[in-house]
Amino acid sequence: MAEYVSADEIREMFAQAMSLMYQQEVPQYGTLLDLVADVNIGVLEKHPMLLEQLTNDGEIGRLNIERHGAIRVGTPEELAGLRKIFAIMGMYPVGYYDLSVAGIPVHSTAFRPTEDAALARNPFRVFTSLLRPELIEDIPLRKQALQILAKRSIFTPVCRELVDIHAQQGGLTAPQAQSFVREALETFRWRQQACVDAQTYQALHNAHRLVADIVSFPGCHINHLTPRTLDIDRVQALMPEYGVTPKNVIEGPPRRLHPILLRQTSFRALEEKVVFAEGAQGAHTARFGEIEQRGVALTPKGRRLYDTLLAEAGVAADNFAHQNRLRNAFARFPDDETTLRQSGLAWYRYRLLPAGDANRQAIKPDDSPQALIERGWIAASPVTYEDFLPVSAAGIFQSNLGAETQVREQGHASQQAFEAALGCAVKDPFVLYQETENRSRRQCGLATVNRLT
Ligand code: OOG
Ligand code: NI
Repeated sequence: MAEYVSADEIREMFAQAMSLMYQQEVPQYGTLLDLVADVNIGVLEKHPMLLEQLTNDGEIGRLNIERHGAIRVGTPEELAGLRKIFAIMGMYPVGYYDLSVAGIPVHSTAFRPTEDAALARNPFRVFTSLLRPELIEDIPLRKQALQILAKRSIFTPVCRELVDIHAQQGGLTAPQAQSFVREALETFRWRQQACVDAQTYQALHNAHRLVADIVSFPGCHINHLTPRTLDIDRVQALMPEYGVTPKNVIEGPPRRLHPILLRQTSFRALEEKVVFAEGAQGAHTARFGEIEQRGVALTPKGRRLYDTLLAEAGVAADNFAHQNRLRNAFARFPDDETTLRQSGLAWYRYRLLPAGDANRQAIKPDDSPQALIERGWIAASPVTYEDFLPVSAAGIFQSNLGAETQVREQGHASQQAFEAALGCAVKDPFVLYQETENRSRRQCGLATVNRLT
């Protein structure tokens, strides 16, 4: 029997290949990677405890690897094709994001690993958006966009073939996996040859810049990649020194002792040369670089508090003022682990310590984890947030669409339509986090919880 390459390994190969390709395509992205690496080293030098912790967790070797990328597709068939490709890499659709509330004519999911071991190996995810043509108001233009999209094929024939082979065999051999990664990458490659003429591009662009980005090209180019930083405030502050222009504000929660959810910032998209169908030259701005810093995943209760405080804080024009507002609003969000855990605001993973293991029979399901922690029998560690935030995502989209973006008539969230296009249901991130916590509770002999309401 042939040996098949694991999905985790294929995902890792793909993420690496994509990173190399993107550094060549967007040189500023390479600069961002250098900056992030410099800042990470600086943080580790100042905090030897953190260095030790990351080394113990096996994190240190993959600190500077990308955590996510993003693409935008035009049709249900394209989305369903991506679902199959990502499944081969052990990435499944998690969560539904309605961006129409921010005037952006797409809805999205994130393809990502869902199991603890796969996430630990390589958490690479792809935020994937599907155009909602019904939000193009000009009906003849909408029809034209759909006709253009119907003509293109974003996957290479060899890629399609390998997807079928994978389905028949139940896996890919090493040479097949290499070929699969190479061919799948073609879908994400930048192509300067547009498949529309300059006039059509302009009409699509006038409808919405994102519509032009999704419809005008023969592929669905990766639009950013995102490494992880240990100090996002520092990276934001240093970007200009490295010759890259950051977006105005860092998205997400403020800086805290115990980070929650996800903080993100990006540099502005660069202008790239395009050749239109009739041969005219032009430019297109869509592709950028982003960084992220992740904290603990919140329960629905914690998330409601986050959403409330975020809305209360509002948005300021510059980052300094914005972070101040956030800090004031988030004074009401507990910032010590015991409270976060005991009031059910965030998810934790429990594990038996040697003393607990020796006394396993003495642990009763209804024992309070806090008491066992204080006795030195078990330990708790935060479950990292692996998903995205709709308000932050809207901010990232907007910053790269330019100031002229109009907020227009909004569509309604349509998870059903999205799932029909995808060909399956998206997983509920809260269910996944709860399963992680409950698995760890069971391993300690503790009762499980239900915090899904
Ligand atoms: C996706 C923007 C959302 C994030 O990190 O929130 C995103 C896009 O611009 O296509 O990537
Ligand atoms: Ni992103």
